[in-house]
Amino acid sequence: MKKQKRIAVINDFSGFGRCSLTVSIPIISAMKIQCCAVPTAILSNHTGYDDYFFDDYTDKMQAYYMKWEKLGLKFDGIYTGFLGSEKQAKIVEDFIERFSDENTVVTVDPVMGDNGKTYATIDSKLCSEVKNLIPVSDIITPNLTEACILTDIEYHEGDYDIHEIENIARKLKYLGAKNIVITGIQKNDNICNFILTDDKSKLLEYPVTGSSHAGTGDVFASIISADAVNGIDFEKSVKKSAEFVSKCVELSDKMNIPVQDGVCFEEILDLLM
Ligand code: PXL
Repeated sequence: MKKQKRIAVINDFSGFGRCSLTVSIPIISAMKIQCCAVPTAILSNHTGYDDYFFDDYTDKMQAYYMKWEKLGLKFDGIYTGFLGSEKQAKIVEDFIERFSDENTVVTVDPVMGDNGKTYATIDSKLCSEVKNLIPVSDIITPNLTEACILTDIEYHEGDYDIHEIENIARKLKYLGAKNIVITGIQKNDNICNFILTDDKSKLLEYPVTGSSHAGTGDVFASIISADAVNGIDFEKSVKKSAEFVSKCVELSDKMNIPVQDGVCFEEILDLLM
C-alpha cells in the first residue's frame, strides 16, 4: 500500500459559515489526505456576519504544535489561511521551519479581504506581516483584493485588463512567490483566475454561475493544497478547483443558501473523491 499523505492546515475554526477549517477538513479528507488542524482563532461564525465571538489563539499555538514536534510529526503539505493576529505570521514561519522537509509543499492563502475591502479583524500591520510568508511558500492563492494589498496596488471595481493582471502577478513573483494563482478577477462578465509560474502565464475564464458566497476561497485553496501534495499539475488543479467552486455556487443559489453561510459543498463532496 502507498503511504497516506498528510497536510497541516493553519487556519481559524469558525463554527458556522462554512469557511476555513470547517471547509478544509472535509475537503482534504475527501481527497484521501489526512488533515491536521492548527487553529489560529476560534469564532462562533466568520467575520462577515455583523456579530461574532472571536478567541485569538496566538498565545497557544506554539504550545499546541510543540506537542506535535515531540511526536516527531512531519507534513507532506502545509496550508496556511486566516491569521488571528499579526504575531501569527512569525509563528507560521516557525511552524514551516520545524515541520517541513525538502518535499513539503507549502500553500499560503493570504486571507485578508475581498471585493476591495479587508475583513473586519484584519489591519495593515497584519497585511504587511503576511507578505513575509510569500518567500517561504510554494503556492499562493490570493484573490484579486489580496493580490492588490500584497503588491500595494490600488484595487478598483469592474473589469481588469490582462496587462494590469500580469503586472500584479509579476510583482507577487518579485516578492518571492513561486506558483501563483490570483482568483476572482472580473472580465467581460466572466470570472477569471490568472496563473503565473516559472514557465506559464495564463488567464482561465469561467462564466459566473451564481452569487458571491463566503468561503469559496477556502474551498479553492483546500483543493489546490491537496492536489499539490498528490503531485497534480498546477494548471489542472486550478481548473478542477474553479469548476468545483462554480458548481458549489450554482447549487447554493438553487438551494437558497444565504451568501454569508458559505457554499453547500457537502452536497457534491463526492465529486472530489
Ligand atoms: O473565508 C475567509 C475567512 C476566513 N476566516 C474568517 C473570516 C473569513 C472571511 O470573512 O471571517 C474568520
